[in-house]
Amino acid sequence: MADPNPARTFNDPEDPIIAATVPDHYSPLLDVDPPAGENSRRPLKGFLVILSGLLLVGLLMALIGKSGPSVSQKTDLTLNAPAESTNISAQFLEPVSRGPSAGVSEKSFRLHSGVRAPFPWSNTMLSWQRTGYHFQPEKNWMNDPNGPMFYGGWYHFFYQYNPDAAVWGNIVWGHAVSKDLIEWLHLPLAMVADHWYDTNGVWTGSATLLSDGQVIMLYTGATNESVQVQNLAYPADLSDPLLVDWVKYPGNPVLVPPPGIDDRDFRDPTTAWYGPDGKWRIAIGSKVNKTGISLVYDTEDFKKYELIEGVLHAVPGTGMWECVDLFPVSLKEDNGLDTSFNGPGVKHVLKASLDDDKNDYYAIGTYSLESGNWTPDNPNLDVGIGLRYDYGKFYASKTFYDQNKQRRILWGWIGETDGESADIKKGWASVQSIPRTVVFDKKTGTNILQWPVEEIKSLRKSCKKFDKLEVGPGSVVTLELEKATQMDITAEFEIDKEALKRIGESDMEYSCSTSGGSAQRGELGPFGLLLLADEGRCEQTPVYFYVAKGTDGQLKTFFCTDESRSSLANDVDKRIFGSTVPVIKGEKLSMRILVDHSIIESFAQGGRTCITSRVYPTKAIYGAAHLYLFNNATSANITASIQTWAMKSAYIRPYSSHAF
Ligand code: DQQ
Repeated sequence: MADPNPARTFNDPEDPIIAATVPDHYSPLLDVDPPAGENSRRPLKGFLVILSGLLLVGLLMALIGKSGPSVSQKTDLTLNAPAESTNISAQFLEPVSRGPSAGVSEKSFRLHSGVRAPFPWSNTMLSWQRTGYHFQPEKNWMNDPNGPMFYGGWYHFFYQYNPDAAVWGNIVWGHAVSKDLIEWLHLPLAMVADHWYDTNGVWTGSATLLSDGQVIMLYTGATNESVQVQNLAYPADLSDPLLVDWVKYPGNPVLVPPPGIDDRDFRDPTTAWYGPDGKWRIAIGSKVNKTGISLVYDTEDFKKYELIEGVLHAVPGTGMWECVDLFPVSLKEDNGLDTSFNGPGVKHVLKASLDDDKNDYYAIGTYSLESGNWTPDNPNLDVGIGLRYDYGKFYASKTFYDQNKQRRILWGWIGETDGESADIKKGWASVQSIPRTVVFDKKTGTNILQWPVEEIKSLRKSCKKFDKLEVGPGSVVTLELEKATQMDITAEFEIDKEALKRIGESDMEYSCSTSGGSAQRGELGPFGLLLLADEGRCEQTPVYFYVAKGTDGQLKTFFCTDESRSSLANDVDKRIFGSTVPVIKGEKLSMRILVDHSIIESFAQGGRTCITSRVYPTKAIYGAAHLYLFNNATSANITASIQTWAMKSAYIRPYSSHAF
């Protein structure tokens, strides 16, 4: 329910709600030490493929030779040591590595040093971790989103799925449908590993809707010899809006790795886009040595393909590109664009999921159908060395154009960051992000904006407003709520103007991951919210801004999440991460946070910078989880206006053939 008196002020001690939110007198955040650092194949293409392959290799050699931005600019990938110490004797608990032997990513969370005994997770703690409104299968392992589309009045969502266990392996395609991207109906598996060309896995792929109503699904198969090939599938019955049955093309595979490309470096075909020459084009991720690349093929019938000379794009030092995505964004309109759209007033976003660091990087640039190349607007922010969709846990994402609402929607795989034994015990692993709309940020011109789809608001109930709370330096304010584990939160912050003028310029380089997290105090930050915190705040996940003044006098704003105190358990990964966020003159600092048990999705400044966290508290669960506002700045008062909504759980139903 909305606050009946949103205009009340913070200083009214008679007000019962206000009384409960009076700041503790100086109550600094825990200031513990920050974590340390942060078959039969090939013959089918013949002469043309060999020739284009040679040209490709030549071009790549030239590209590799070019001096490119150094990969050392990327985020430090070292896993953080837990903030608390333990005297449990070390045991060898290194989980079995899953994936690389099959030619794909490392799939298990691996403790990086000082292997420790697992935390004694109780069933109550593990049950709490399951989400209330994020997409999850009923049980077992899930990874990449696959082939999302709107067809027959339904949103279709496919995903990488292990039907047998809560760990990566035996990958097939799960399938679910929804009317609103929030409530889901699970359907039978769409495709299983039943042919030589996908017996080692029905891997990631994408859907293309043709104007005559046909649906094309292209996916990577790991063959009986673990060669990565591309396969074609289509619905058995286009009159079935649920598209329950799928047929694999008898002529599969339709593509095998071209000369110069390793058998295990050729995967994840994109949605196709249509050219004025009447041909469709698809992109596929790969690498040559350490250079990440995307190849492009054209086709008229999705059965025969030609490799286009050169590459779509290549970035030295970025390693294997998984799950490439290429899509247009409008520079003027707010709507999304069909994947085939091109022309004036359009830019193209190119995204690659970097197998080497498991992050999704994007850049904005220009795609030319004539040359077949994509070029970044800013080569210093090229794919893999610049912007990320999300600075937390978010990988192997995919967009689709929703012709139902003329928008582009992004899905990302949010893996676990706990130990594999806990996943096995709880019987499931991974969730999908709340689908996000993606548009070009017309105000900055340098980034995209990601925002939870509007439908998520249908789950909002019992709103609470905290208007213009003033928080002094080093204070924590309790925000009284009935429940703090399933929420949608919006918050705006203003820094006291005097403090802004007063603070000196500094050449100190701030970084979310290496500057001590939320406990490290500066003149203008950190300040923000403490999520999933127990009463004593031994467990807490701060999501916050940190503002610094550079030597040029300009303010620079950082948006960060600090997981280092998110759990007392010592066998989960706890990082501090984030990045800068552009703030336009006159804008207030704003954040939106979706809390759903073990997942926290955070969006700053309307979605310019996003951070997704998986957290596994042991005490701050169920009714013992609280929300706090904090200001850990040394010299600035902060005024915050916050709105919270408790969120209903989404109705995600098991499949029944009688349901429709
Ligand atoms: N996951 C799939 C691959 C893809 C990887 C296999 C990315 O197709 O490259 O499960 O997570």
